[in-house]
Amino acid sequence: MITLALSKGRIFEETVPLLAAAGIVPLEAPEQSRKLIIGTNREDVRLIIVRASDVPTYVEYGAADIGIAGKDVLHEHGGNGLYMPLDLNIAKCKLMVAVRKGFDYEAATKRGSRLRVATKYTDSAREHFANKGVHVDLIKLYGSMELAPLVGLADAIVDLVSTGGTLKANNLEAVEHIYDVSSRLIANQASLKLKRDRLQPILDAFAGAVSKD
Ligand code: PRT
Ligand code: MG
Repeated sequence: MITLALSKGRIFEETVPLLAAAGIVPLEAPEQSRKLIIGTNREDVRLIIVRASDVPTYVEYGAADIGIAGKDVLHEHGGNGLYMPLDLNIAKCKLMVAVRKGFDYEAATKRGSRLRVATKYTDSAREHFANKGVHVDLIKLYGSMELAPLVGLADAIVDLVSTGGTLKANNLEAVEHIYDVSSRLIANQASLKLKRDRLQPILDAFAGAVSKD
């Protein structure tokens, strides 16, 4: 059995065409079904539906042979026991610093005082501000980061931005780009050795179907 771990929502939707290129068709859509294990047209391939941030954990421990996760998630997880063969160029966005419109970010980061930053991405944020030589107090949140500067929890947030619509709707603006994000195919190192003959054709089909733009 080959097990592929992925999250529902944008990653699942953008993965369906890649699966099709490998001749794999899911038997159900995770948004419709409550099943966490979804079969495919191939008896030896199944999908497991997990939280986006849990994908690397399932693959690291070999509960899934391969998985699909954003660079943001992989950066926070660290690379332990994972092999990262392919950038799938899907679920693209940017990790950015954002503040309330009118907040003087330049001054706040020059003053030598500490900046309060709310984020789910504490490792990426810590690294970014350390490189800039800006002292920060990091406040860990698990979602809706956009609210933090509006209610005085933080001066700034580090969050993913795709259309910019969420920032705009909350009177926030992006002030710094940290890194570009896309989703990657990751593989368990032992699975790659033990199941190479069945995994390689799937990896090759994905690679051939990746859009280059
Ligand atoms: O939702 P859950 O808490 O279960 O986990 P998750 O939010 O990590 O999962 P999911 O499925 O929402 O996102 C999975 C992956 O998609 C992320 O790890 C990213 O690699 C990628 N991705 C691409 C995004 C976005 N674009 C994105 N725009 N993930 C989240 N967003 C959010 C962002 O956090 C912000 O709140 O969408 C909002 C901004 O969108 P715009 O279009 O208004 O700018
Ligand atoms: Mg989400």
